[in-house]
Amino acid sequence: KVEDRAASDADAAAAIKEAILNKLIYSVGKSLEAASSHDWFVATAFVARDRIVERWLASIDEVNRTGRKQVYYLSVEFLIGRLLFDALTNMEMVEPTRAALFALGVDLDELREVEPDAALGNGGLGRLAACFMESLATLSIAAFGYGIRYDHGLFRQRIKDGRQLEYPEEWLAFGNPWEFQRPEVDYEIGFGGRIEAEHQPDGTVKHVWLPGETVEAVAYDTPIAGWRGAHINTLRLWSARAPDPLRLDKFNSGDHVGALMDQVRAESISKVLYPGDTTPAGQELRLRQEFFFASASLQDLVLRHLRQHGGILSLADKVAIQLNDTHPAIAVAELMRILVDLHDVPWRDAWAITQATFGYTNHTLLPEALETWPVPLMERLLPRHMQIIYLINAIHLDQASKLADSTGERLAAISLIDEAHGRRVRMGHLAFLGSHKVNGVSRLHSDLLKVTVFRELDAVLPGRITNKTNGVTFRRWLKEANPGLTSLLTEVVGDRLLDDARLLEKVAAVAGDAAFQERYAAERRANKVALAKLVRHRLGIKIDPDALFDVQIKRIHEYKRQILNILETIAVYDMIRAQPMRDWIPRVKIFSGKAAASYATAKLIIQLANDVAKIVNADPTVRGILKVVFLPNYNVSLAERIIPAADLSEQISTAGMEASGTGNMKLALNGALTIGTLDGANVEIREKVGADNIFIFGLTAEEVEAHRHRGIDGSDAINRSAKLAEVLEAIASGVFSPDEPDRYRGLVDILIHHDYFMVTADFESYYEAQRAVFRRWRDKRSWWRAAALNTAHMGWFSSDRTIAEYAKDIWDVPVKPPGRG
Ligand code: 26Y
Repeated sequence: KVEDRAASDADAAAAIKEAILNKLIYSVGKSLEAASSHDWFVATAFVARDRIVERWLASIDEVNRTGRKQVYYLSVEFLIGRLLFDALTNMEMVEPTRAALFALGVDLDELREVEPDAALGNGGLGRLAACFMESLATLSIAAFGYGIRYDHGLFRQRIKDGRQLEYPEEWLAFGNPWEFQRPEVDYEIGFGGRIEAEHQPDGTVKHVWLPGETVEAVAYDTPIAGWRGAHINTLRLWSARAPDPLRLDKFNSGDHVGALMDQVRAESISKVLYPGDTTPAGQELRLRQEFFFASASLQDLVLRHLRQHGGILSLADKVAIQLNDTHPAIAVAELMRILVDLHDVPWRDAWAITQATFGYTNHTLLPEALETWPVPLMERLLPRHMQIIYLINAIHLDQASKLADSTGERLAAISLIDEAHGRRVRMGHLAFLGSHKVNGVSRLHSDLLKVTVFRELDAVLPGRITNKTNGVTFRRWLKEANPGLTSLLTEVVGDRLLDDARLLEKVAAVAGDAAFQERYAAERRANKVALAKLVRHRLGIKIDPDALFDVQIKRIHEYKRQILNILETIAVYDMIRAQPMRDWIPRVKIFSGKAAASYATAKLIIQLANDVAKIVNADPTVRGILKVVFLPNYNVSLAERIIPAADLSEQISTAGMEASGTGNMKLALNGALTIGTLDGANVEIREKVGADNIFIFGLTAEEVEAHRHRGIDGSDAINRSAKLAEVLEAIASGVFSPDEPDRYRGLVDILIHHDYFMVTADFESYYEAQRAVFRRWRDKRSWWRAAALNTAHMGWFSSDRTIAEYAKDIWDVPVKPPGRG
C-alpha cells in the first residue's frame, strides 16, 4: 500500500514536472536557463490552472444541464491575496508540485513569495467575500462572484519617519496568470441623459432611458476551486472601456491628448479601488463604480437566465443575488428597470421577483459608513433609477401609513429619502426593501440592527432581519498558513479535517495532554522563529521567539482602539523602568494595518505606534523585556505569516462597534488566546471556547450606550487611574515625539474631553485583563491547554458553516459537502 502510494506520488510529480517545463517553454517563452522566479511562478500557475479548467468546464456543464439555481455574490471588494497555494492546496497538488520543482532546482516556497497579492478590497468585508467564494465552491453551490477588476488595488503602505505614505499598487504589472479575458462578454452601461415616456395603445406608459453617456464593461474570469477540486466557480470582474477608445479626427488634427479624453474618463471607473474605509470622498466616481458593476452583473445574469430558462418570470426560482453591503444596492432599482422597462413585466410582479431574488448583508452600524447619495447627483447620473426609487418609496410609504401605529416620524425614518440632511437616497433602506432577507454578520450585530439603523423598518417589515455569523476558510487560514499545526491536528482528528471543520472538537480530548501540548507549542515556536526572521529582515529589529507575541492586525480605526493597546504598552514600559530588576514577562507588541489615506486621526495613531516603538526599542533598560513592532503594508500574505505566530489576539473595539471581526476567528483558530471586548463575534467565540480560555474586559454594548448618554468626557476615568494619567501626560508632553513635543497633544485632548470610543473608560479593565494574560502565560501547561481548546472549539467559525446557512435560509439552494470519492 505504502509503496503504491509512493509510486503514484512519484508519477504525479513527474507529470507535473513535464507540464511545468512545457508551460515555461511554450506559454512563457523562456528557456530553463533564462527563466526568472516569476517565469517559474507563471509556468507553475498555468499547470495548476489547466487542472482547474478541466473541472471548471465540467462544473459549468453540469450546472447548465441540471438547470439548478445560481447564486450571485455582488461585492465591490474581493480581497483575495495570492492564489498559487490556494489552487495547489484545493487541487491536492502541493506535494507533487513541490517535488517537481525541486527536481528542476526551484523552491516552491520561494515561488510563493513572487506572486503579488490581489488586494481588491479594504479589509474585513472584502476578505469575507474571498472566503465565501472558496466555501461556495467547496460546497458545490453554483455561484458567481461579481466585482470590479481594479487596475490598482489597495495602496501599498510605507512608513517613513513613523508616518504612513501611500503608493499605488501594481498587481497587474507582470500580468495575471489566473484570469481569462472575455472580450466578447461586454455590456453597455449608461449614465445621465433623459427619459422618454411612450404612451402605449393599452393606456400604459413605457419609459425609455436614453443615456447621455455609455461605458463598456468587459469581463475577466478567474476560476475558483473548491476543496479537493469538488466544484469550480467563476469570479467575474468587470473592467471599464470607452466605446470609442480613440477620437481619430482629434488625433489627426494634432490634439493627441484630447483624442484620448473619452477613454481616460471611461476607464477611470475601474482604475482604482475606493481607498476610503468609512470616510467620505470621491463621491461621484464611487457611484459610477457601483452602478457600473451592478448593471453589468445584472445584464449578464439576466442574459444567462434567459438563455437557460427562456422567460424572465422564473428569475427568482433560478437566481439568488446577495448584496455585499449597500455598495451594489443600486442593483435593486436596476433590476426593476430591466424587468419593467425592458421586459414589460407589470410593476407588482417585478417587485415580487426583485424581493424574492435579492438578499442584503449589512456589515456596519457606523453612521459614516451608511451610504446615502444626494438626490441631485442621482438625478443627474441615473435619472430613470431615481424615478424608480421614488415610485418604490411612494408605494412603501403608502402601505406603511395604513398601519395602525403609523406616525409622521416613523414614515420619515423608513423613507428611502433622508430629508434631514439635504435630501439623500438611503441605500441601506433601498437594499432592505428590495430584499426578502437582511442579515447582520454576528449575533450581537444582527440584534443591534433591529434597535438602531433598521429599528423602524424592522417594525414595519418584521421578520426580515436575520443573523449569519461570519466564518473564515480553513483551507487558507489553517492549512496554507499553518501547515505544521495542520499536520499535527490531522494526526488527532484524521484527514477529513478540512472536509468537516467540526472534527476539530476531537482536539479537546488531548488539550491537557503534556506530549500533545509540547508538539503544539513546538509548531508555534517554529512559526514565531519565522516571523522573527521576517521582522529582522524588514525592520532590522531583533525579537525573541520565546517572548509573548501580542498581536493587533487590522485596519487602523479609532473604534478598533489601537490606541488602547499603545497606552497599555507605555504603562508597562514605565513600570519596567521603575523596577527593571523584577521578573518581567518578555513581550513583543506587534501592530500592522493601514489607515485610510484621508483619515488623519488614524494616521496619527500609526505615527504614535511607530514613535513609541522607536523609543522603547532603543531603551537598554527594557532590552529583552519589551519590543514594539509596526509591520508596514499589512495585507493577506502578511496576515498569513503573523497569525500562526501570534500568542495573544487583540480584539479590543468599543463594544457595539465591530460588526463581527474575522481576524479574531483566524487567530483563535491558530491557537492565539483572545483579549477582547464583548463585541461582534467575540461574544460567540467566548461561548464556543469557554470563558476560561479568553480574556474579556470592558464595557458591554449596553453600558457604552448608557455611558455615552451620561457624557463622553474622559476626565473622571483619568482622575481615577494614576497610571493612565501618567501615560497620557507622557504622550502629551512629547516624551515619544521629542522632535515635535506637541505632536500628540490633540490626540490626548480628544481622549480627555471627547472620548467617544471609551478608551479611558475601558483602560483599567483592559490593563487588568493584560495582567491576567501574564499570569496565565507563566503557567505554561494552562496556557497551552487554553490554546489547544481555542483551536478545538473554533470549527463552527468555518465559512463552510456560514455559507451552508445562507444556502438554506436565504438562497434556498442545496449544498454538497466535500469528501473523498
Ligand atoms: C461606503 C464606504 C464608506 C465603505 C467602504 C468600505 C463602507 C464600509 C466599508 C467596509 C466595511 C467593512 O469591511 N466592514 C467589516 O466587515 C467585516 C465582514 O463582515 C466585519 O467582520 C467587520 O467587523 C466589519 O468592520
